[in-house]
Amino acid sequence: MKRLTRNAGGSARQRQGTVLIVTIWVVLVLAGLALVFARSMRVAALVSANHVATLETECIAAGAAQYIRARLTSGAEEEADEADIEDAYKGMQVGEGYFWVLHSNLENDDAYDYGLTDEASKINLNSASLEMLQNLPGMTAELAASIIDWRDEDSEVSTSGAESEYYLLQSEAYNCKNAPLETVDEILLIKGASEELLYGEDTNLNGILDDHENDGDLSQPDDNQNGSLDTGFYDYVTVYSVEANTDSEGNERININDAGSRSTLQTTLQENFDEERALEIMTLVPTNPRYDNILDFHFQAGLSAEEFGKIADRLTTSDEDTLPGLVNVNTASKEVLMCLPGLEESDADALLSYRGTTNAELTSIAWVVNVLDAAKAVGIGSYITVRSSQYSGDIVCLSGNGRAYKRYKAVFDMQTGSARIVYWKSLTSFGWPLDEEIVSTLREGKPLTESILGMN
Ligand SMILES: [Ca+2]
Ligand SMILES: [Ca+2]
Ligand SMILES: [Ca+2]
Ligand SMILES: [Ca+2]
Repeated sequence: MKRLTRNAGGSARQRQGTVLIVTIWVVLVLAGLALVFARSMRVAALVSANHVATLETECIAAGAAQYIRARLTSGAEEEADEADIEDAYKGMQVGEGYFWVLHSNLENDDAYDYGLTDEASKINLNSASLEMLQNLPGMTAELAASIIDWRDEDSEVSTSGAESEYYLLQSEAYNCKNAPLETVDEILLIKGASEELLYGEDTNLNGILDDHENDGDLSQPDDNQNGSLDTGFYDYVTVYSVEANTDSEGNERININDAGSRSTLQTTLQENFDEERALEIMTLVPTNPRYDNILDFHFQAGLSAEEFGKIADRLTTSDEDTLPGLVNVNTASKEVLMCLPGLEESDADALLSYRGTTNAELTSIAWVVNVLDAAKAVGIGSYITVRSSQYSGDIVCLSGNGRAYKRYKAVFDMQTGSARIVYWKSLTSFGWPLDEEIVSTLREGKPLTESILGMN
């Protein structure tokens, strides 16, 4: 009995002990599960917060695109001066978040520049001559020739160029396009092209010399650490520029090489000058005219610069409805002006200085005859315009909590009078292009002050 009792008491204690151990285990497992659950909840909360921030940036981008379209269509863009542009495109608040429209400051690699980019201020990869392509900063003879072969219909290999037989031997074989480029990035498919040539040291495409772009091979890219941003030709090229071959009022132009338009030309001259002067000019117009371009007509017909200015926009030497790839001499950078056939640095400087004078009349290409001699003016006459119909923007969007950003390149076409989006591509993989302090301030939940926004 005694033993039994003892045994009974012992097994009761054993049971209690087992229950305690099991209870401890259950508690431990439950506590562990609670921790795992709490952690996964935290991760889920974080993931959904990031997801919301990402969606927010996408909404901001869509809003920014409509905002730009409205500005272009309403003419607000045309009337804006530099200060208006900065107000319109720098740290614009949308809900809690912000957007910027950034473009490269071609003159200064430590100051940001904002606003849209005029695509007609660039060299068009689809219509530029070999010489013009070769004149681009950082361009190689091999790539220039290969661009011509890439876009021309034939399969004859030009010197240093390449056609399908080259591309079909690559590890990922493809054919030569033999058609115009549809995007600027397409150039990376062409023989001799590389991101180094296209973007240079500016790997985050912000036009600024960032620390990692000036530390040699310490971090990507492998720059030359010379304290200045050695850019590629990305900012100087386009595939989008094209304009209607009509005058500023939308009327069909007079083709001065068409013998049939002789009487229309005479009427136009009579409308703008007196009868006698009009007839005098007409005696200098051959019955079968072969003018290189309208600047050629200006010199051969002996017009004064002032006379020519009155009628230049009415004239053309092309039968086509649209004129692709003309360079706007009113907005092109020095580097782009220097790409035009036969122009030297001093000519580009002279053009820049003339168009910068306050009373310069820049409403037609006639003004270049005040700056260039006849041979040079006629040499560039077929490649220039004073109009722009396409604009691009590098739209940078940031969520209100600084958790997410998105960056897009958009191209807007204004040929019909209202802005149409013709290109939209994410640039997010190129990285955050603005001051890191903007992001860190929002992440800390602090407001963006004017000084952080860089209101200089
Ligand atoms: Ca070809
Ligand atoms: Ca940079
Ligand atoms: Ca580097
Ligand atoms: Ca450098």
